Amino acid sequence: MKVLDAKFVQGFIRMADDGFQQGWHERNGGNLSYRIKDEEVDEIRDQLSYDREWMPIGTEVPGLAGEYFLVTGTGKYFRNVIIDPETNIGIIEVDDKGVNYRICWGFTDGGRPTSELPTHLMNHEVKKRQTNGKHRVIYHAHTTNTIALTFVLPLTDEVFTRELWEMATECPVVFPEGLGVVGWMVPGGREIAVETSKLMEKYNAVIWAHHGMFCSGEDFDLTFGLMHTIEKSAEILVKVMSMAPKKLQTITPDDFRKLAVGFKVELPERFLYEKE
Ligand code: 2HA
Ligand code: ZN
Repeated sequence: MKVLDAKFVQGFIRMADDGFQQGWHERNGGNLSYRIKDEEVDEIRDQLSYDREWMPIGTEVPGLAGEYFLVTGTGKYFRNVIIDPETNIGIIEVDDKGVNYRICWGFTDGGRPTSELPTHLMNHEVKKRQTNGKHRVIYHAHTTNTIALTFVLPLTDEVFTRELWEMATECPVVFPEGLGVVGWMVPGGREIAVETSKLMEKYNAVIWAHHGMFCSGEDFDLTFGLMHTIEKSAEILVKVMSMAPKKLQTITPDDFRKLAVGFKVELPERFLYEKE
């Protein structure tokens, strides 16, 4: 089968375009990766090439040895993925130690994988272990309203989770475990990858202050849906804060406890603190 005809490749391209349409991918902002299933690799194996050199990942991910990923390219624009996928995205293979990768398909103009490859792969390693292989998608976007909030809210998991939960009743059902926040760091390297992947042990979404967000999920729908839900909630919060300094009414800690029972989700009490 041609790589571009494979269902997972089509789903990946659609998700990249959906993200661009949302306004989350100015210029070369954001990146996306998918851990390809063995049977999906088999479908396209005759289209892959194995003659390119091994390159350092920039960190170690032994839990991903031998895995294949479809990833967006460094410096590439999400806006262009749909019109020219073979140049803007590519398939990589991780070596048997989890320290190098090689390009097996795509990046036809000599491109390379996303500058955030260390964070993507360290998140994949955590999620593969923690979800018994279920999670396959890691998505980074420059979500406008979420970024705006990182200038005015304390940068704690507790505050961000609680404030975003309050803005839409479905939020605690969509991300009952809450979400994590990383203070400002230099992007693109191992250090921010380590901090992000530590939080991915607990959460499926991590906000990077003054930068954007990372989400993890089983498939394209769930991962895009998680990003979309959180960013919509952030948009409501920005509007509420712009209209009035203080909410007149909101969803209370006891309301959340009732919701938890009704929807059979566990909401950690540390997010249900009393406010002044
Ligand atoms: O330019 O989003 O974080 C890609 C990025 C870096
Ligand atoms: Zn970014």
